[in-house]
Amino acid sequence: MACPIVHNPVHDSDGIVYPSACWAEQLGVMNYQYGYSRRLPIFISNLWRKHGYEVPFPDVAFSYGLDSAPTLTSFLWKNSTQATILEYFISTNSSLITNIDKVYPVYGRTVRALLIFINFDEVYPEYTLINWTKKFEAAENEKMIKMQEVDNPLQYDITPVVINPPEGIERPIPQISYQYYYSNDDIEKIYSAAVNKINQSNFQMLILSPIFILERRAGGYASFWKNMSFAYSPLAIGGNYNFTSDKKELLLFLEFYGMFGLFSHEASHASFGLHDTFLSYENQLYLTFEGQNIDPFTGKKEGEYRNCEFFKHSPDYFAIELPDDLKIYADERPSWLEADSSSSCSFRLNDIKFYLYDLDNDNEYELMFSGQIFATQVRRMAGWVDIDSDGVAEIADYSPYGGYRELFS
Ligand SMILES: [Ca+2]
Ligand SMILES: [Ca+2]
Ligand SMILES: [Ca+2]
Repeated sequence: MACPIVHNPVHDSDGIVYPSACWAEQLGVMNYQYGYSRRLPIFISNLWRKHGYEVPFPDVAFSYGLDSAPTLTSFLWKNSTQATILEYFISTNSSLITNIDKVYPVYGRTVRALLIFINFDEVYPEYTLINWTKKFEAAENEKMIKMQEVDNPLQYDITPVVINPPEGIERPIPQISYQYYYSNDDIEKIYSAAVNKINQSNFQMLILSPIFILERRAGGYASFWKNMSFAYSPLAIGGNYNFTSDKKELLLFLEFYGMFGLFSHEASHASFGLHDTFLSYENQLYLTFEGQNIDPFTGKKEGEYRNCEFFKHSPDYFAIELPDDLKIYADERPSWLEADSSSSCSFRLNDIKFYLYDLDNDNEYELMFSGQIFATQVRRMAGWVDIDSDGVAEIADYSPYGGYRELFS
């Protein structure tokens, strides 16, 4: 590709939109303005009208998928649990609308989530799993607050519980794909065992995290179970972890971090109904170190990699303090900690690449946590920012999208 994957659209005098200034110039367009042209929202408004809605200021996002064709997508949140989604497929010049109904509102409340660790292999002490969950929960909630321009953003209240595998529940072995699916009956058994242990129910979200040692990594997915949103986020310890104790401790922390990142990603699917699209990863691509030689505004490659200072202002990264028994000091890095050549803050352990940075300047490294979904346009899709320019995020707007109405109802 001639230009990096950065989405900061510009348009030319004919109203043609390009993903970034870099792309416009690459295609010979030298006169352009930032943002979408008026043609695009008008085009989308016309499509909405075809499907029975008058939408003066529609949301518009360009996306192309990990799992979808190039599309212009327009989310219309009717209230905090129901949205209608218009998709325009560029290659076939066709459009369709879908309705989604969420289990819990996408803002204005704290979602009670039950996180069940199933100990197939006793890798972590129980108190470690509980403590680390609380550590990452705080970072996830901080991320959610930053994403949502509303007074009462969606938050997660996660109750972790550790159980042994109930009778009849097999160790997950992803045979064909890297995912593993539990049956509804299996989930029932696991859920019952957990609820019996803590004597609490009334959760809106269920997260299953089997802990097991596996040769390769395992993926997660989002779904529904009974009246709960459901995330499968395994803590699959990959490869050889037969190291010295400090190294092993860090590796286990990183594996936990991986599990939580997966949860964060799957929870986003479960909460806002978004697909895996290019845009979900947009900001992450240029704000991670790999993108540091790219100007996020123009989308052009620059000569030199910048340093790790971007962590100080990145909206995508959050600092997680390393556990007390795993402090790593910036001025005396242990010899077993393998630096990665790409930057002074990149490291490698096994096949895991991660970032350590002393964000608060106390000479102790923090692990930089990325919530995986943060892009500006994803926030638009979720209705968490103002689209019709009245200063109120659409999800909380009394008259959203410029006062939309249904035409034929
Ligand atoms: Ca520090
Ligand atoms: Ca608004
Ligand atoms: Ca409005």
